[in-house]
This record gives sequence, structure tokens and C-alpha cells, in this order.
Amino acid sequence: FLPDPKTIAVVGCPFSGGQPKVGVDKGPIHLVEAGLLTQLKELGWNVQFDGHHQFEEISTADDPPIGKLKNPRFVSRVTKAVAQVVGDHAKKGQLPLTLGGDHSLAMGTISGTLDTYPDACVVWVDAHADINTADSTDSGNIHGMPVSFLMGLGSKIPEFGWVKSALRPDRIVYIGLRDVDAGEKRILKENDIKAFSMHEVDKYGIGKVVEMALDHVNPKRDRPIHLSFDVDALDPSVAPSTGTPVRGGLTFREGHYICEAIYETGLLVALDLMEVNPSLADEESVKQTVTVGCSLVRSALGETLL
Ligand code: B3U
Ligand code: MN
Ligand code: MN
Repeated sequence: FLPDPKTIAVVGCPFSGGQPKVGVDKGPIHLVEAGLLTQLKELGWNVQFDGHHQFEEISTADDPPIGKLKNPRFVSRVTKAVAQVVGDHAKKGQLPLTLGGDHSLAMGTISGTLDTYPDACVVWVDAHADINTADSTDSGNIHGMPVSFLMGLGSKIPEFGWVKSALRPDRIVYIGLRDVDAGEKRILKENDIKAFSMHEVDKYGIGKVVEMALDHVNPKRDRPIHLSFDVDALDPSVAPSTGTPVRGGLTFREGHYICEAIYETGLLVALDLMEVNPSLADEESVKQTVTVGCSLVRSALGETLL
């Protein structure tokens, strides 16, 4: 399936322009310093890492809002670069592991995946749907919008003209939602997008939910899978250091189960771990969040309990 099947290409993205809180740009540095790359090598992977990306800043004076969108030029430029890098790694048959950074980066990572594997599907694990359009957003924070941009929903913003509308609404499935704006609920319904909120996790259990999620986006289990994991999908008691924690989230095991089950399909081609913010909360909470981030990645990349 992958020409270079045992190589992870780590794409460190110290980027926070898709939301207002400082610190999420430090996420990738903390994850790498915690030993993530060594841990992946111990799982048998070749790990390629050329250092964290340096994104040239644009001063806010030179990047005024477009409509409600904040930092639009900066977000567009960075996510476009990420799309290129992720796509290049994927085309070499490597498995890109993108460490964020805020979730607007997924506009880039998923563009790179779909450019390489047009029939890929996306499993989006998050407390939030991140599907506001330029029209529906209240906050103007682009980390709340990448999915709509990838689908070509809402008013077209010329600055983001490079984003192809390559993601079909039936090729994404959500798990873990519990903080979805009214406008987003409407968008999900209108486009018939499948989502398993925490209500369904409670009702069916995580094992059944993952099975139903994969049955929806990948009924024959033949499509490549891009897993985009926002650490705020986990309950704040498990992953406190993140910008927009929402109570009532996934337990430690539920989060890991999703990763393990996707690894077991043998179809994973790209992985994102987003929204780890080591500047929020106390030292112990930061350590806990970074540690759980590393273990989610290991689970998605083959670590087993036995
Ligand atoms: N839906 C809100 C809040 C939000 C989305 N993603 C996060 N927060 N992390 C928005 O700003 O669009
Ligand atoms: Mn998110
Ligand atoms: Mn989120």
C-alpha cells in the first residue's frame, strides 16, 4: 500500500495563527522533547524529522481581517506550505505525522493527503466540528473552519483559492463532538455529514462507534485513512492543556481505542495531533497532556497493550 511503508515523516508545525491564544505553537516542541521520536523508533518505524518548520510571520498590521476571518493571509500561507510538505512525504510513500499547532493546519494536512490519495477518508476526533464557514463563524478563528474550507462550503475567500474542494461530505466522520455551534449543526445536517457525538459514545460504547464510523466512510475497508486528532476531544481531566477544553469528553481509553482501531485497519496514511498548548495550565497538567499526546500517537502507529 505504501511504497516506503515503514517511514514516518514528522512535520512539526509551531503555528498558532488560527486562534488567539499564545502557546499552542509550542506544542510540537514539547511533544518531540518528551521523546516521541525515540518512542516511534522503538515501535520499529524509521523516523524522518528535519526540525520544526519555521513559518515566516506576517505582522497583524499587514494581515487585517478579511470579513470576520482573523490572520487570513498568515493561515493561508502556512497551511499551503503544510499541504505541499505533507503531500510530498505522502507521495514518497511515507506516513506524515503532523504535530500542531492549531487545527487550522488540517486544511494543509488533509489537502496534502487528498492530493496524494484522492479516495482517502478522514476520521476527525474533536470536541468541535471545525466546520464553520466564513459566513457562519462567530469567532473568526480559522481553527474552527478547516473542514468547510476543505469542502468548498460558504463564501469563497480568494486568499484561500489554492484549497481544492476535494473533501466530499461523505468522506469524513466525526467522533467526540460536544461543542458544536448552531450554524455548524445546520451545515452538518444540510450536507448529511456523519458525526458521533459524546451522546453516541455513551449510548453505544466506543468500540461500536468506531465500527459504525468506519462503516460509513470506509464500508469496504479499502480507502486510505487520514486521522486528524484534536487533543481537546479528550476530557479536560485527561488532557487539560489545550485552548478550548470542553467537559464531558473522551476518557483516556476511549481516545486510545480510536487510535488502536484505526491502526488495526492497516489503512492509516496520515496522522495529525493538534491543539496541545503547553502554555495553558500548571506544569503537572502540561506534562500530563504532552504524555497523553505521545501515547495517542504511539497507539495510532502500532503500540499494542499486549
Ligand atoms: N466553534 C467555535 C469554537 C471552536 C472551534 N474549535 C475550537 N473552538 N477549538 C469557533 O470558534 O468556530
Ligand atoms: Mn479542532
Ligand atoms: Mn477542538
